[in-house]
Amino acid sequence: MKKSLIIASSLALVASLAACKKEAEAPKPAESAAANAGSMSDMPMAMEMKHGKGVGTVTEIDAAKGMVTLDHGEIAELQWPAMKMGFAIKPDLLSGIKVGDKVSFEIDWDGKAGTVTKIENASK
Ligand SMILES: [Cu+2]
Repeated sequence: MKKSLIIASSLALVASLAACKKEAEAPKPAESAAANAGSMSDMPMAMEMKHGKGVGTVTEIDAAKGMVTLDHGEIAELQWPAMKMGFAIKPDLLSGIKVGDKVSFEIDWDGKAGTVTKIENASK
């Protein structure tokens, strides 16, 4: 009896949190109706992991935070133009990489942030 009550109330909490989040993201009723009707494939900006490859120059390394900033060229897979931006990176991938190096790299992009999954010094 008590257990099912707890489950029911925690479900209600999850449901209300989800509703709250949805409202914050899509304040206009018309927009949220359209979003609910559409499938994931209609929304390329949804949290879908994408993979890209590029070349660039290392402009900053923060090994403690696990961050690398790359001045990179176009990344066709992600339809990105050339730009300078920061990526998360596992510190062990940074061994042998220093600021100013030309690198070829691969990244995972979740729609908000990128993580370098592979990086190679291309200036040697
Ligand atoms: Cu970029």
